[in-house]
Amino acid sequence: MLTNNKNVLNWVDEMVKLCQPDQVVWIDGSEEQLEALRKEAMSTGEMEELNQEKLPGCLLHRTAVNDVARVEARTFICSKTKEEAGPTNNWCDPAEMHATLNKLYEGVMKGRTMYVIPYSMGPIGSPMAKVGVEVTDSIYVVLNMDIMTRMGKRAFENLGDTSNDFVRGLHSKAQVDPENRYIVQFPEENTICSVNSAYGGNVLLGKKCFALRIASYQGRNEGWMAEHMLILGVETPEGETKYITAAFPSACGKTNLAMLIPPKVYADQGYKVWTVGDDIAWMRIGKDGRLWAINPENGFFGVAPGTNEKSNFNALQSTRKGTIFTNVAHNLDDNTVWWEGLDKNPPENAIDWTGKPWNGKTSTEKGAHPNSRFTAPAVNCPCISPKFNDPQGVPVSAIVFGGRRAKTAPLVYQSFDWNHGVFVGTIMASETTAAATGAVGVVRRDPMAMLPFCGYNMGDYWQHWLDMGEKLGDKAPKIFNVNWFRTDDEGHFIWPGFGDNMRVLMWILARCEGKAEAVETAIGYEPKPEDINIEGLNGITVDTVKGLLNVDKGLWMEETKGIEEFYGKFGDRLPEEMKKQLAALKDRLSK
Ligand code: OXD
Ligand code: MN
Repeated sequence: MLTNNKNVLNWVDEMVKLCQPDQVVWIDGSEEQLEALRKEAMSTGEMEELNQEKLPGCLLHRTAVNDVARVEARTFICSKTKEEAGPTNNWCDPAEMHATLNKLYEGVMKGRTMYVIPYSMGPIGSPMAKVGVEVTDSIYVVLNMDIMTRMGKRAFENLGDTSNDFVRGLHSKAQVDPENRYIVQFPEENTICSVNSAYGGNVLLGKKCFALRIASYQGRNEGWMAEHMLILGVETPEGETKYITAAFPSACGKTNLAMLIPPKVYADQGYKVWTVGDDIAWMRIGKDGRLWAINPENGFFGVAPGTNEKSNFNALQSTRKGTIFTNVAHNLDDNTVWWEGLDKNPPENAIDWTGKPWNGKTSTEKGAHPNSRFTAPAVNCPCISPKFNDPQGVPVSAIVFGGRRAKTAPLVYQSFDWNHGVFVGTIMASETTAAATGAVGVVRRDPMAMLPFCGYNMGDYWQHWLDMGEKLGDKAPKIFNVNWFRTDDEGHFIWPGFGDNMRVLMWILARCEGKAEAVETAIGYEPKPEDINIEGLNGITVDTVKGLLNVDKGLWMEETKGIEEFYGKFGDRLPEEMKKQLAALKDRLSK
């Protein structure tokens, strides 16, 4: 046992009585203990050791074929009332859900070991950090939590002997039965239950379940924010760094933006970009009245396909040691890994993500699952911010929202003020791509990229944003919206994206410092086309930028119908202010 905290000890006792494991192992975080677990996982085939010269410390894991992604349909927010969970979450009465789950958990760990994992979300000792304890019957979970969080005895340093402020997480892979798979948050009980899955997003309970769903609820009650946002810093040649947080729905390049490499025009001048986080930001008002952000995570759980030297050199570098690969192709020639989009040289002698022999040169099937992942330590990242472990976090200058829109949203615009910025966040939407199943080009509304991650009524969440703005006053970060995905008439992307997105970030930062002008449009402030630096860009002229900034009022009027319909779901939980903002937008569009 690693703690004297009675609340932790009592809860673990209860979990032991329920799950009835053969033995209980407390994870202290020592290298010795981890090494023994790696060996055990390799001996059972749960993990495979990769080429230790090319990929030192790296392991491969394959999940069941029915267990490859987060399962939103089986994810629940079990607050006391349905109203509190709101119209965008699945809800069930907490007592009823506990009864269902307890049947699944009863005796589920017979013949297995229960691992008790203490972990900290946020740097140990940070006033913004929070403690979690996850019990699990999966070594894969222990080894991933070691990368993704600050795990082990040190996590209890923040808790003390009497505090009850820790998030309880119970996970059992059980029989990995998709029919009985549940990912359940009980916000009022500080508790998460996950069963019948062994896939990262469903079982690494510190990530989406705690750091977003539970934490968003805690943040509302305690006056801070848990957001689905990357955090990056832009350092000027003079050595001053400004920080931006940004929220995008999945498949919009969040990890790529977080780790971008400045284009030559900026690199030559001495600009640098630093990654603080690629997925989650916890933000509080600091003593100076500004908004400060930490990344509660300690690693990256990134999508492998499409990651390559060009698209994201820094992410690829991050995966070269101490990384766990899940559901990628296994190259048997040199015992390394491969995925679609890594390079143009797929292995001929390989095992695909389902565990079958696979020839990348001749097969029509994919070698890696489209949602295959790497779990990589943040310290590996060549551009990891020197502030990554800073207990105070970093001050936020700008908040950026974005999505994938072929025609409506312009390359960039700034909100008129904080409340309008909140509105811009609530109307976020993204068009589905061919990469996912279902129709292509369908608009999915995803406010603040939090649709699957908000742990309470989203109407109240928007009100919380408004309240935070009121507290921040004139110290509030400026709010922007970007869209890298406008297409021409043939459907080709117009903007080059990737590192060149920095050109847009530079206008954003200049606006925050009052150093750039703007043009007022019906939807917000836009740059003058000539104020986006296009030096060194092939085929992009000031006219192209002008086109990218064009606001089609007809399309936007159409858009307001979708917003209105979506808002309708929230009834009287929709803040009045949002109704006013929508009316004001319509008014400006009709002029
Ligand atoms: C993720 C997600 O895995 O947003 O980060 O789905
Ligand atoms: Mn995410």
